[in-house]
Amino acid sequence: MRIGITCYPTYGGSGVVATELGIELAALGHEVHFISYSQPFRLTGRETGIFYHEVPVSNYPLFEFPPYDLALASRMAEVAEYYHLDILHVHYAIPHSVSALLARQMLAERGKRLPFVTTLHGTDITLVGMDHSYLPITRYGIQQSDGVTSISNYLREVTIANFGTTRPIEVVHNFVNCDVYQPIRDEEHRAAARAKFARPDEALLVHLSNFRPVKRVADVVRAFSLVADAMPAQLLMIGDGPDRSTAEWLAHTLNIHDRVHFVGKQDRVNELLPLGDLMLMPSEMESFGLAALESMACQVPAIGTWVGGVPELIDDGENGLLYKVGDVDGMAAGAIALLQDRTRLEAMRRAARKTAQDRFCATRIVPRYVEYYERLLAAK
Ligand code: GMT
Repeated sequence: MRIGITCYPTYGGSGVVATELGIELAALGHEVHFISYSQPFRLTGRETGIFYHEVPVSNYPLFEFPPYDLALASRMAEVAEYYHLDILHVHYAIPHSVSALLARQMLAERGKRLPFVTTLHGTDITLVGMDHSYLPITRYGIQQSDGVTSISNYLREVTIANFGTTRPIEVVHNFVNCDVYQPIRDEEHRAAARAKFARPDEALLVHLSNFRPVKRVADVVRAFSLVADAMPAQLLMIGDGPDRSTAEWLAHTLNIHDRVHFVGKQDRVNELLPLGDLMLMPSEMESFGLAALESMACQVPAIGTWVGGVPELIDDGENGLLYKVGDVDGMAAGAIALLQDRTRLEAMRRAARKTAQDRFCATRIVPRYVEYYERLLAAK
């Protein structure tokens, strides 16, 4: 198949999923064309079977707001025609589904067919989509899509409840490549890499996000501070975003800054995550929690919150721990108890990896997208 993919190419879960999907589809022999304003950050540009088409947005003096969604629609239609795309898959409803709808209409006028799939990721529904200025157009984009998928049951239900959409929504959970995200088996290699952040007798906690308010990075630092009061420990903060300076300030205020490592945005998080003992994801909302899945695949269980689709991934007490949003004391106590009980921690680490392998591996999930495309293409 020739598949077009549009996503937000910068750091963010939906762009990660879209990019990883493109990589997996290309590995299965499909031809994948990314259409976006910049190359998705997890692509090198050298992958076989993957092509990238930039969307140029001209900024005329008359435009106070350059119309990216229109430029995107034009480029989608061009790429679909020139490269004979069979289907277009857009990630994040706004504005991508509406641009795809326009592209489909432009091509239909010329007798060409371009069905499109919209994958809902989270804030496109729960935050941006609920903003009254975007709600009607988001709803219309979903209704007009040839196919709609969501990355959790939770998100599917929220979409139907809040938007009253009638277009069937297929749940295809997020996935991880379990060969790329895996524990470091060579103990010597792991110890050497881990030594950059923690001594062998210290626990290493990790956090990975885009440091937006919804991630509650201050809770990560506060919970870690309580852990560090109880035992020798270090914290690895991966990512960057608006709340990084708040987290840094808090680390200084709590006088733990010498034990908190802010490493910023990283391209190969699969090399850092397996160094941790536990991951902290105290988010206010996660429609899935891809960062926790990536961590679990590396055999690092996550301490998360009872929100959104997280319980579809984390089975409290089995492959991770769940707490109420803001329950920093509970999270810290849970982490301390686990870190002090190595047998239980080991069992949980194995369970986390097993969940990723058995339920969320790319080899299991990606074929579901392929089947879905085939079903849509076969439909009249
Ligand atoms: O919150 C983010 O990190 C970005 C956001 C996005 O849409 O790019 O993430 C959403 O999509 C991810 C991938 O499907 C999910 O794993 C995240 O849970 C979801 N974030 C929220 O719902 C807040």
